[in-house]
Amino acid sequence: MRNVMKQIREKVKNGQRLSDEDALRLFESFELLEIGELAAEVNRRKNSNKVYFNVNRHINYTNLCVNQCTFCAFAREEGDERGYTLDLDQIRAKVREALAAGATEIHSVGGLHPDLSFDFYLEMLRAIKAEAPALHIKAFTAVEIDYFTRISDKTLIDVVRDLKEAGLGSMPGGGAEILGQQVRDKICPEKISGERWLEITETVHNCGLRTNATMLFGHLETYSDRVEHLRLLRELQDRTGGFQSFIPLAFQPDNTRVPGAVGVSGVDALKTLAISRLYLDNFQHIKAYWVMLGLKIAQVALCFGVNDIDGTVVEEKIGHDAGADSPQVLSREQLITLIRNAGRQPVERDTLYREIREY
Ligand code: V47
Repeated sequence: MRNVMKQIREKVKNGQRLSDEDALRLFESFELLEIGELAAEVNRRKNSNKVYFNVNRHINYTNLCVNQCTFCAFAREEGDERGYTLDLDQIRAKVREALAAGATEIHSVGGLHPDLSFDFYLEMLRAIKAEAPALHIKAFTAVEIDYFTRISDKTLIDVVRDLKEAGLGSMPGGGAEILGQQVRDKICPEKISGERWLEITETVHNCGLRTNATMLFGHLETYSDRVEHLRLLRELQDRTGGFQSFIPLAFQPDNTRVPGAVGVSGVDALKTLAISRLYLDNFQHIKAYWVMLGLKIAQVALCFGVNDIDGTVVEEKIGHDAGADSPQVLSREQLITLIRNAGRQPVERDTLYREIREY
């Protein structure tokens, strides 16, 4: 293993791309500190000592979903008394709250609702923009976008154009899970294929919107599945350059139906973040999403190649319904302290990574 690390260190030093084989060896390795140090060095070259955060608010407009992914504890079937759908007034009220808290971004995703028409989603975007014209709306995963084409009978390009005209500013990275079909067949058989997720994302990039990419890890995927996932993202990024950040999402197992899954260890989380930094040489930002990682691992991740810790969030359901024991909300001050106490420089950013203020 020492030899492997030496070879990989040489490659990284010479600016050479890591191969899939390299990434696999890193996943199999327990040289956590060496991997982390290398990732931190690469990150320092790319992003200096800065760690980005933003002031945002999540709005999950519905938890009703026609898909029943086994890893998801958030979705409800129609008729379930725990199901909900926000109306436009409720959404406006959350936007006003966000504005009052100094937010620059609304992050909005939901289930695949059985009845709402495509017009509802356009109305939702317009309502947010009318309430707060300066707020950036980062909304809808590729899975929702695909659903919109089906409920509206519009082409993908037309759907994206309509959403953009109504106020969509960018797309979050959800729905990617593990892109390989064998894993999807087990954990989300009704969801769009990995190939379709990539096709939609590529089209969205070509329509001029930036997106993020995620990877749901720590359920029943193998290390090879993770490497394939990273390769597909790296290849797409080579073609479009449209990804802003990569966000490994640590699987939360409570109330889910993934057999045998126990959640992600601290070592696995840190290794996965560090390897992402090393392998995804064409991604500028690697994000430690504190909701799924917990605050302590997210903070330590800042020493393992990570340069973004997401935002204030305010109201999170997807991770917490699945047992995440992180807080619901962090204040700007808490984020700043968390970053400072890792010896890094906090920088508030907007969704498109324009710097708002250094602290
Ligand atoms: O798509 C679902 C994942 C995603 C579980 O782009 C789960 O800035 C862990 O994509 N355990 C939604 N994860 C969250 C997401 C996201 C979050 C923060 C920032 C951004 C961004 C994107 O959460 C889903 C799915 O992949 N998820 N269930 C679970 N039990």
